[in-house]
Amino acid sequence: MSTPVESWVEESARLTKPAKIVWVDGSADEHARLVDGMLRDGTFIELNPKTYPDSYLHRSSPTDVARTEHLTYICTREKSEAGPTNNWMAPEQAKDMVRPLFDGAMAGRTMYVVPYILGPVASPYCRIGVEITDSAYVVASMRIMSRIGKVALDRLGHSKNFVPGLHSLGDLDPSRRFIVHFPEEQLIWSVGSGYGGNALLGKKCFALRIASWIARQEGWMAEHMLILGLEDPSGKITYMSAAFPSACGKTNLAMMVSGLEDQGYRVWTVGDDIAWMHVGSDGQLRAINPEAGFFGVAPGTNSRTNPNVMKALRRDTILTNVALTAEKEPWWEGIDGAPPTGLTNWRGEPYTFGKEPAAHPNSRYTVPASQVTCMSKDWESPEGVPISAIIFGGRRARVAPLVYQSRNWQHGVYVGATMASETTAANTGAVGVTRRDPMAMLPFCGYNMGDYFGHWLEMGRRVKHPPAIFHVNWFRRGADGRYLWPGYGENVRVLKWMLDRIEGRAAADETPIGYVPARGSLTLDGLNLSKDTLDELLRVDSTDWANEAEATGAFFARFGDRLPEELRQEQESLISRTQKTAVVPK
Ligand code: GTP
Ligand code: SPV
Ligand code: MN
Repeated sequence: MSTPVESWVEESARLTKPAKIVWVDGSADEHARLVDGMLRDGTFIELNPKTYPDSYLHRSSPTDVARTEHLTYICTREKSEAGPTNNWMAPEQAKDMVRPLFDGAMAGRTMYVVPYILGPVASPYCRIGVEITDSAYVVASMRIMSRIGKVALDRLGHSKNFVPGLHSLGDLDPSRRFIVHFPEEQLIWSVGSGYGGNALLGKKCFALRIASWIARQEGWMAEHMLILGLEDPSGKITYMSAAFPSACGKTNLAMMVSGLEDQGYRVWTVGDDIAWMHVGSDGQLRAINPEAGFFGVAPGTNSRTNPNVMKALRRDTILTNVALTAEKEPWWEGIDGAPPTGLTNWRGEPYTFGKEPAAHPNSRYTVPASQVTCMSKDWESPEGVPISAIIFGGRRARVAPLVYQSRNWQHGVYVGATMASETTAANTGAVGVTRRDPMAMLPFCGYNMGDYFGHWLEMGRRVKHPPAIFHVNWFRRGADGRYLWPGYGENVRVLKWMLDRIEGRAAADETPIGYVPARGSLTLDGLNLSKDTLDELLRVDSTDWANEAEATGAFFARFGDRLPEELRQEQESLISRTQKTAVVPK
């Protein structure tokens, strides 16, 4: 008799009609065979074997270079379960629409069956997924991003306790592309894209959208968050998690080389994109990283901004949609040095200076965590690391100060729920448009976001010592358009202020939105930041925030009676604090 996973594979093969089926075991031999095939068919281009051994460039279809939120659906029986911020289709309607795109989609192709584990193998919180895909690039990427093959299949055995994800490249035409989720049956279907979160189904589809649905039912949290440990001069490590929208600085914060290393402050990486957080047996909120690698934004990455990853990606790395030098080395905007002559752009054409960027703005590296030297010694701790602070943040040229602290958990949930950020190249669509992106989960919450806010409030009641909640903005600009804050490794100064707040050392001033650093409480020595710049970085403008409250009111109104009463109260409180009336949804 076949096991549940075998039955599902047989059923998927009847639909997609592959030429052959390969059960991926995750071995080195198998990987070498896959790489050979991809080098032969042009899916992979070998990088310089002397300077980037066992590393490859992949060029995706030029119309398939980022997640496509407008083609991503949450398919629940009731529309209200998906809520006002998700695209919705009824499950049967979605299947009837997408099934024909899978019909015969793998004809002449190999179907790979990729069993994978999300989370440390020894953790009671890890979960199993199985991705079926006709993309060898997806298999090679999943091998870096999660624990695949035999380890996962052995663990699964005859159980039906896995999340199936059916993926086909289809014909890569955006008009025949759909990323659909069926949370009620914990199933994912994705067709027509081979890129990132659209195609590596363990990442956003399972570890966030499906997992957030499961987490609400089971009383834990699946969040779009990095996890880091801040070491102080005594050697004590305090763990923090941070939710910033896509391409807003999670990887860079998680892997930073601290600007205060000579004062004894260091940062250790636990994760850079996704956190699963549970109430531990000790009553503390504990986080694990479901991933095993990094799928990071290349542009802007260099030996000053992220030296740790620059060292790590010197071998066994996949680069996607970056430019290629004449020496067969990867290149992107913001890497060390000017564009060399003989550069080939991400499309594979000779690069022309001043035309479009050489690397796609959402080009990425895929690198195993095991190659990153700043990984925390506890990054695979089965129980997870205890979280003392949660940080929200966005990309705001104006309005949001460098850092502020919420008054308590409930106020902190309001701060997360009202986050806004300028859009980036991580999604297709306009870049630089300010939108509400609560907890950086707008594209990733697998259910009604009003209920999600309620779940956050509930978690605060269940945790013994709820983490302190902060908000940061590394991206505030001056009148000349330049960033006011140096960012990257200097962000440790803000983390240190948070630590000092948690431990009752740092002073703060109360403002309508929460506590900002009192003058002198931020460690700024050696930065050369003028008093005016610091004033502007920390400024909380009442008129700006009254406007912000109004925009939030309109956003909250979309949730109707699914918006928790506590957030309505916080909204009224902000309005009265900014001394201006604004619309409060009733
Ligand atoms: P996803 O992988 O899409 O979820 O993105 P992410 O949140 O991990 O963002 P990442 O750290 O990759 O940063 C995205 C872009 O912002 C890169 O181009 C970085 O160079 C830039 N960036 C990151 N941190 C800072 C910072 O502190 N200051 C400034 N000015 N830019 C930053
Ligand atoms: C994001 O967009 O938040 C990412 C990249 O982390 S992707 O995996 O493509 O979703
Ligand atoms: Mn992300």
